[in-house]
Amino acid sequence: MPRSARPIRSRRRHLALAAATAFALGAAAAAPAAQAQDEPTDLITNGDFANGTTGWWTTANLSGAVDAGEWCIDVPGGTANAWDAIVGQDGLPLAAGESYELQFTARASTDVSVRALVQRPVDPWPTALEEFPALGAESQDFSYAFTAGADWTDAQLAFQIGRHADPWQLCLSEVKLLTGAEPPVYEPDTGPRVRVNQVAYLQDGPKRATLVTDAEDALPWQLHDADGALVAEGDTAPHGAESTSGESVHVIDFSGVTAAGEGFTLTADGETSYPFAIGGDAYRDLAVDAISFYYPQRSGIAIDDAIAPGYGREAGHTDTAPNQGDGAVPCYADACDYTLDVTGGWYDAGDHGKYVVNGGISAAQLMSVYERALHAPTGDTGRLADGSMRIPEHGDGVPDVLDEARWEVEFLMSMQVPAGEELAGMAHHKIHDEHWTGLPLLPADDPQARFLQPPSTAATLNLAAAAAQAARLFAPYDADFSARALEAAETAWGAALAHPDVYAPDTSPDGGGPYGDSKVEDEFYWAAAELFLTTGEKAYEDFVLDSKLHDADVFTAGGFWWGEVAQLAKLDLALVPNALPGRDEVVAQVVAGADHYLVEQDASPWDLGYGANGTFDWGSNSVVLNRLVVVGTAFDLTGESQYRDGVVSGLDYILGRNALGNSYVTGYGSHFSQNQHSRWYANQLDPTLPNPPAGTLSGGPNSAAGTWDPVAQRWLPGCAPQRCYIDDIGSWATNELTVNWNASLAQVANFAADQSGGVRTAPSCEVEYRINGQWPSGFNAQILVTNTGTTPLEDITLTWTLPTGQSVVNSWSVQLDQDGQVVTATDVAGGKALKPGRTFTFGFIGAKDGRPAVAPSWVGCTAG
Ligand code: 9MR
Repeated sequence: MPRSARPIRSRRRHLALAAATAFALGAAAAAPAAQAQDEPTDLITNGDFANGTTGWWTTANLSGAVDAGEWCIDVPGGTANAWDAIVGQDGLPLAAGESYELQFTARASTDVSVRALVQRPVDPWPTALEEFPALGAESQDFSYAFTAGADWTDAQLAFQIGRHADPWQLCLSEVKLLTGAEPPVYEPDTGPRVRVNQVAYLQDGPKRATLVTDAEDALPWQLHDADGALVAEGDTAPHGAESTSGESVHVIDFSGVTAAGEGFTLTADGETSYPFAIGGDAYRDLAVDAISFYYPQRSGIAIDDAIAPGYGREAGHTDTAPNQGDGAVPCYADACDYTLDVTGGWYDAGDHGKYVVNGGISAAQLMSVYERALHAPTGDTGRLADGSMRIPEHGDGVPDVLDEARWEVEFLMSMQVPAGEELAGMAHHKIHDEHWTGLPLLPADDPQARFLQPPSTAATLNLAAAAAQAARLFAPYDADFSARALEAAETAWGAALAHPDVYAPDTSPDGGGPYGDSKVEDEFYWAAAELFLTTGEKAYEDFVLDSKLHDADVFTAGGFWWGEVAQLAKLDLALVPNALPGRDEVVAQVVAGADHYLVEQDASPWDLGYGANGTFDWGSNSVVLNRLVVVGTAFDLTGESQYRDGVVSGLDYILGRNALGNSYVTGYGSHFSQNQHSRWYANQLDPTLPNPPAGTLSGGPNSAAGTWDPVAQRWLPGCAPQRCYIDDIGSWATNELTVNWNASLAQVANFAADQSGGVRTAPSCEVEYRINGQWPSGFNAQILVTNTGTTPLEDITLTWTLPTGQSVVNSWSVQLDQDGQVVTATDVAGGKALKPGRTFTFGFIGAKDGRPAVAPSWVGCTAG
């Protein structure tokens, strides 16, 4: 569903009317003086245009005429930014704590969205109201209430109407800014009060839901299947008031249910939940989507619509106008006399900046998805194989998740200060525009100059850690790249030792986020650990053992994130095979960290292991997920089921079992985030642009009011922590997408996909998958199944995932069914038993796009 601009608008009207009525009813008893005081005042001069355009101003590129109280303005095409064409009025007095209502009527010669602002017209442009009304041929009434956060004598009403390619005409009438408005009230659509994981529960996993109710006693619940048949019933467990949500809740536990399928619903207290699956492949899809998220985040490469349907776009920040290009980027404020070619990498988030510390942790987490699959007992490298994701590098023999991570690691390495310079080997902290750009703005349309910000020790060590990890994971696939990555990592390590305290500040020049970090012992520890795991060298081992973090409990409430990376070192030292003296102690620390996180989670009626201290940080969803990464690693290390159960029940919160009834992953669930703050997935502002791709995580609730954007400031005051979120593109503080947050999702979704209790390869079933021939639009595959055991294999079923762009056309000797990209072969061996030592052969003709057909490196085989 698109953003709820219309319901909010009409509701505001309703509230305003209600307020007016209340005033009228009370008027009879009220003193006349009080009446006069409360009378709404319109702060706008000549808002009905009775006196032409008196009181109004425009930028010089606009002209228009007033006719019958309507001002129609011709807007030129071809401007880059919304603020390149403005209609406004200055000198409006606002009082802190007072609520106002902006009203206007508008139409446009074509469908456009514009930016309506009440702000101070001085740098840094503090904003009391920012809205993006969508205009069309019909006149519409708009109404927005807001509460002023400060006393201003000189506020400005501005309609920013630039950045449209073609000329158009705006017609405005009845503009009012009224005092005495009802304060805006955030009433999100929270859906049914029975809050469930809207995607899927594992068939053999925990299954809990949360009922929001004031009822004090237990209530009956029923679980129905898609046909409406009763599957299970029971009684809720009352929990009472819960602080993170501000709600009273009960818990519904239906873990005993083992039925599988789609479309189950839970009913309790007269409410029926959104539907959900039990069992199935949802987490396999999520695992693919969370990683395929990165391709359209790439800079410096055209996004191919055939690979990422709906997301094709021109390459961003190449040396093609209006881009100034990332091919020869100078240092900000002439701080150096070289330029760097830093083309490529991922855009950090919804902005066009590229930041080394955040890029490094993101690439590392993606690589850890693969490294976990290599070393965890339930890990499945087959799901991550070449051809498994929506990326262009199919057919290179490299697991797709590693190809994607390499895209960023190459960029990180390009950020290194060249040899011969004073800070040679250090990494520049970041590169971004000279000024913040407006929304929407496709990467290829950004006209701004971009600069390298100074090197930092944190960025240098982050690069060292990520490149060291890349070196060991790429060794089997690309020896040259592996060697280059290791050299970059070792150079960076040496540079960091030589410059151990070059800190990135907490403030940034305009145009980019700061990513300030003045505590880098954790970055030293992480880089040393990764270099030790890759090289085994004593110097790195000693550094790890000598670090004061080595014996410290780093599994703190905030989890790991770009500013706190010691946990990454411990997770890898615990999971990746190595000969570190006392390694068992690191394993014990990880497990103790997981235990600690589970205590909080188990106490929560939402299975939410976060926020009990009353605070939800910026990007809280990634904190929730990164804590689950620790819990999942404990499962990989111990095999104890409470850790596996903890991860999958912890995902419930992200996927809809929460105070807002919202899945924070685009495309997953019945009600999900889809207006994340982004300059190119800006469908909310421009219907010709897409929403974010399926599998995009929103940052989620942020209860730190001091960090809020204008949209959050307007709607969220007084919110309970879990409810400090709004799915609005303007809310960068609660609803952005970022490469690091999606990396958290990628890790947890991949863990969950491996726990689906689904296909496991029978030990004596050996499968060989051959591409016997291929042509531009198709291929011929042959599959040989051999019983290598000593007893017959009955009822063999084979399952594999076709690369995107490939599909089954027809098959011989088996029944082949394709669901999405998953193919299942039944009736193998004619439905008869396959005797020991015997091989059964079948095949199929497949269709494909222009990319080469590659065999999946893993085919699941189950047999009786
Ligand atoms: O994720 C970052 C968060 O931890 C900080 O508190 C916040 C303010 O500095 O910045 C966040 O990062 C943003 C970055 O500065 C610019 N690109 C978008 C990032 C996500 O909002």
